Amino acid sequence: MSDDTIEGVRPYHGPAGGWGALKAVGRALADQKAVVEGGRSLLHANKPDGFDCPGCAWPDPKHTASFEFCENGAKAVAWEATSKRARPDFFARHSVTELLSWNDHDLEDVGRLTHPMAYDHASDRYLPISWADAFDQIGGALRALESPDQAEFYASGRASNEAAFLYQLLGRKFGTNNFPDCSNMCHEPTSVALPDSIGLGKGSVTLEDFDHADLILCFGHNPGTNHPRMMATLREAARRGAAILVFNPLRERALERFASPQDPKEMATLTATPIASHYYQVAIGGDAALVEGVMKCLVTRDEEARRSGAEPVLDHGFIAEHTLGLEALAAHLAGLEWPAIEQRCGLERARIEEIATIYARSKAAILCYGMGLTQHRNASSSIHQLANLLLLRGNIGRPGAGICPLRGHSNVQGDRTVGVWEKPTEAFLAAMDRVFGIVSPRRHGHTVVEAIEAMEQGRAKVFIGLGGNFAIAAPDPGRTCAAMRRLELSVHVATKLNRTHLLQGRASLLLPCLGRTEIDLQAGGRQAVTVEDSMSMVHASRGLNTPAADTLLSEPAIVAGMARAVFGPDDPVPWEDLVADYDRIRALIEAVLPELFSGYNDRIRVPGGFRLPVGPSERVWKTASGKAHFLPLAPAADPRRGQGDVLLLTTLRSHDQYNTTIYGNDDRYRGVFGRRDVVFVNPADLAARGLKAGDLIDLVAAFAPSGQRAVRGMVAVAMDLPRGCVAAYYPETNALVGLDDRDERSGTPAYKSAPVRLSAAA
Ligand SMILES: Nc1nc2c(c(=O)[nH]1)N[C@H]1C(S)=C(S)[C@@H](COP(=O)(O)OP(=O)(O)OC[C@H]3O[C@@H](n4cnc5c(=O)[nH]c(N)nc54)[C@H](O)[C@@H]3O)O[C@H]1N2
Ligand SMILES: Nc1nc2c(c(=O)[nH]1)N[C@H]1C(S)=C(S)[C@@H](COP(=O)(O)OP(=O)(O)OC[C@H]3O[C@@H](n4cnc5c(=O)[nH]c(N)nc54)[C@H](O)[C@@H]3O)O[C@H]1N2
Ligand SMILES: [Mo]
Repeated sequence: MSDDTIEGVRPYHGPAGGWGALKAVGRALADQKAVVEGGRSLLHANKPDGFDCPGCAWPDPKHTASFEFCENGAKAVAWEATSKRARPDFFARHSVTELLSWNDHDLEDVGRLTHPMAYDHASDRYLPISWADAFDQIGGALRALESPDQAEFYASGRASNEAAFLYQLLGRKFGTNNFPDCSNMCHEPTSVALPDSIGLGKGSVTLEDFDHADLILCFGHNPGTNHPRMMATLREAARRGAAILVFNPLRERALERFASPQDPKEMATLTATPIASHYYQVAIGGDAALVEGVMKCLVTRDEEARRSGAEPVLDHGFIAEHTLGLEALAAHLAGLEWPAIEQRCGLERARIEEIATIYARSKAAILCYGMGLTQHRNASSSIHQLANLLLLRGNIGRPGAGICPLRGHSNVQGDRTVGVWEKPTEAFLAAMDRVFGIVSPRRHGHTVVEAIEAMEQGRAKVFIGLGGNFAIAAPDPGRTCAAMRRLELSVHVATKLNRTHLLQGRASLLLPCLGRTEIDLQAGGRQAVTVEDSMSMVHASRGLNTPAADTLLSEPAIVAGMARAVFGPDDPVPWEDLVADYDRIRALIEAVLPELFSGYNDRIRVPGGFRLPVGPSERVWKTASGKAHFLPLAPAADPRRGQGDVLLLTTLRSHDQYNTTIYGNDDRYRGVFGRRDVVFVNPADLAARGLKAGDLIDLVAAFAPSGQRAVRGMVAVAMDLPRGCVAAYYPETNALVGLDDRDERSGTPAYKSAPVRLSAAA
């Protein structure tokens, strides 16, 4: 397919990785003028004596002796370790109204925030404020609320365990469970659905398991861009001869072939390692149907095998000892018709039978998945199907087997472990009450979408954001941005300027914090923080760079400052002492969660840290019955999706972005350079509308009243996608995602299957 005539669109024929990746790192460091500091920093990313890379939550290999190359980790570090600064004189030169006209890249590219700033309506500018005055203003605003539930405590998943624990202590002591967090937009279906299936909302595998798997199933994740260090693991597995099955509507280059920048031979000979042994271009939102099809094959073949005395296909010993619910699942599968399965997943029965054959032959299988599975209506129920598939052959809780959700932010899993959760367990709250002598609220708090609704309706008046870019990451910016403008006070703890900071209500504060790469010096000396990766490994992270400004405070110090201002000088929590030495915060985390964190301060001093207990890894199922559960698929919530001329839009990350942070405008592996205003479409879907590649098109949300939600003037780019599926970049296309279009169970927006109509640009 040729798009040669579209400016900036040209096919990329090479493998992922390779020289292109090395060149991109050089460019990122140069652009950010971060060569010296960033270059030194890179050598310490994910090393026992260094800091945890803010790029992703993939774990580190035990033998961290060699420098693990990661292009996008390098970009994340360079972006934070930049020598550019957004100082008060910058804010004096530019009004907030003017800054709102800047794009997301240019806003963050101003550089690191250096001073606490407060919005001034008269001049429409952010002006400097002292830390003490900022804290007083926050304390006053919170104390003035009629109900603690009028405050929203948002967290993005970069905060350390220490910052997150103090943050949830502040909110709970204040009296609310309103902790919307980025997990609500990300892996929440994992957090709510996996506990039903296996008793824990986290992955069950360790990195070592990948050395023993003979089959790896990759559903809806793009590791070449989003978890680049995982490519080393997949490459090793492929070279060993493990089968790697990929399920993705797009043909992602890194999942096809990868050249390791660490392999002198591949670099010198321009060769690459094939990754996927089999590539299945499942239709958007079709994964649960596909997995049901595979399970239907397995169950049928097992019945046949038993009748004929052949070796069974299912692991009956495991099923009998460890599970409940197979009969109901089997009955459900028996009732499914093949044409419906084929139609829903976009794959023919023969290919589904092929998957079943490969899976049935495997002795140890790992199933990995990302946002392609979690950001849909009915996503929680789809996650149950992934667990079902593994349980059928006893593929959880033994070497080389298990489930591997690929988490997003580098500490999003840890933040949840230490209490940033709008629906905390009674056991956690009781422990908080015991340790702190408080009465924590029992009412559930708001998810991200519920927080937006509360702001919209005037039920929420104060918003505090511990990192992130709340309004731009959320769906439907029209409604979300208007909701932010109704606030009495918004407080943004941040490293860099973004659009959320510019949405003014009555008052706004911008509070600059240290980044993970920086030295964190407190009264008790140089501090380390701790983080938990996707595989439940907790380890220390120590910054090495000189802070971007000597006016910055650490996140724990900012949270403590707010808490002191809210609770007053007589509050019994020794906030200042806790910040002086983070060991004291960790001792409190251990006191609240002894079964997870016993010996916390000693164990993080061992290089590599320690693994939290993971029941399913030991075949311990903390479900109501004490067994793992087979659960049938819940009926799809909205039958209108994908009907008639409605297409399903999936919103993606380019290779040059970190969520709402846009490093640059290239998406190398998908062949797009210097622009992001593209929509990837199957040429037949274009032709059916009298359109062709290169045409200017409009996308309109299919079921929004009066076509209000639209993204106009995009360029159509031909792509090998299943019919009825289109793809475009996030956050530019978030207007097409409805706030109420979400997974019922978890509240996660359906960012990966927005129903849209496509037409020539008006
Ligand atoms: N460099 C970089 N690293 C990151 C991030 C970043 O933005 N940049 N973000 C971080 C965060 S917070 C997260 S959550 C992770 C995200 O990491 P991923 O989960 O890899 O995120 P996405 O880019 O959203 O891509 C998901 C993949 O799902 C596919 N897909 C879309 N719809 C479907 C579907 O219906 N079914 C299937 N099977 N596949 C589908 C897409 O084609 C794409 O390949 O990465 C983290 N790491
Ligand atoms: N359409 C669509 N929307 C999506 C998604 C999608 O796939 N499609 N993905 C969703 C997902 S998975 C997620 S996780 C969310 C992400 O939502 P968020 O986590 O809210 O967004 P980020 O873009 O990661 O936040 C970037 C900002 O974080 C701040 N920051 C960076 N480092 C630090 C730090 O160390 N400390 C502090 N305090 N601040 C820091 C900077 O100011 C930066 O501007 O977006 C969601 N939105
Ligand atoms: Mo995420």
